[in-house]
Amino acid sequence: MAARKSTSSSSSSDETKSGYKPKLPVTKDQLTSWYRDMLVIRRFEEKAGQLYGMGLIAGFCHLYIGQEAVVVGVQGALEEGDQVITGYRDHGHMLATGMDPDGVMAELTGREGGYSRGKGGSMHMFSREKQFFGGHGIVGAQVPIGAGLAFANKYNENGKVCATYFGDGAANQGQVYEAFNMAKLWNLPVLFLIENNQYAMGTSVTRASSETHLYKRGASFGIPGDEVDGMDVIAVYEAAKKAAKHARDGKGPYILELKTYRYRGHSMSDPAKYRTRDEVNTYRDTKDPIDLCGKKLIDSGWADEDALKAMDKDVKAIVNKSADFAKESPEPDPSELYTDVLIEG
Ligand SMILES: Cc1ncc(C[n+]2csc(CCOP(=O)(O)OP(=O)(O)O)c2C)c(N)n1
Ligand SMILES: [Mg+2]
Repeated sequence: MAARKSTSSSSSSDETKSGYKPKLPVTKDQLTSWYRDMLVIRRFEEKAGQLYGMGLIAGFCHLYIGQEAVVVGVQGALEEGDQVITGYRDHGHMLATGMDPDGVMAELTGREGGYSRGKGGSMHMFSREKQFFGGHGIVGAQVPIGAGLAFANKYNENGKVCATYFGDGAANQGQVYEAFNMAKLWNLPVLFLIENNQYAMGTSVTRASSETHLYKRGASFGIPGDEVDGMDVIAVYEAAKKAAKHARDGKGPYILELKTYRYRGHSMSDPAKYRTRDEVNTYRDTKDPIDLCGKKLIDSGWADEDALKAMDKDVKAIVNKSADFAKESPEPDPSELYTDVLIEG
């Protein structure tokens, strides 16, 4: 596991001594399924990019390519019934919770078979069954909602935690700190997961943040935080496991700053002039989360190149099927324009 910085009292350091090959702290089944889950997100997002280019997806569409290890590593540390909430870069989060790629793709294309019956689109999908609470387009808005879900967990004494994801840009929103205060005041079981992909639209974190070590942002509220290599699915899993235990044990919120990188533009219309091609290529070539995980599987003797290729083939078939399902699903009938808009309590 990558060494990481921390504001919590217990820091872990398990650096590799030269010549010593550490045993991986996860099982073959875990690592294999995480590799596959990351691949599903990668291929799904590539397909969504294609469908967007073909005019089959309209409106906003924010791809998660490059960040897959974050959501897959965290999900591996969650338990059945824990909630997940995030912003608009949300397709990976939905797939990681086990939502059906068919329903997600159909929603992206505005079809009846989508999770919001074709009326929510990329940024507004939900699944009660999988405890996925969106999908929010207002930067930072999901953070107090995540704290609210955690409040409900505590009130109902159900032992669940809420994984609340937000970006480095969202970390500068005022409502985040109101939520931090209440979350610690009442020791709510919430994980504040900051996906630091280094950019908020075209603004780098160094241009926008006075303190760029975002894991320290809870210090004045008494919330511990760790910096994590968000390109390493095992490091993410271990950090999330520790944070989830903290929250589940009644000790309150925990912050993880997951250092990651998005390969594509902010949204589909972003020409990405604010960074160099070299910077992107360096991440792709040396830090890619799927390549790194595949290498670990091969180095540990748990898979070979052929097995990884076969997995990719299976995954592509699942994703192609989701695109076919989406294309075949009808658009919602105009009579549905005002249905599902408001549910009276
Ligand atoms: C309250 C609010 N302000 C501004 C915007 C416009 N906006 C959309 S995404 C975004 C950048 C957010 O970046 P970050 O939190 O780092 O998330 P990322 O896109 O990198 O995943 C901005 C400013 C918005 N949607 N909501
Ligand atoms: Mg960002």
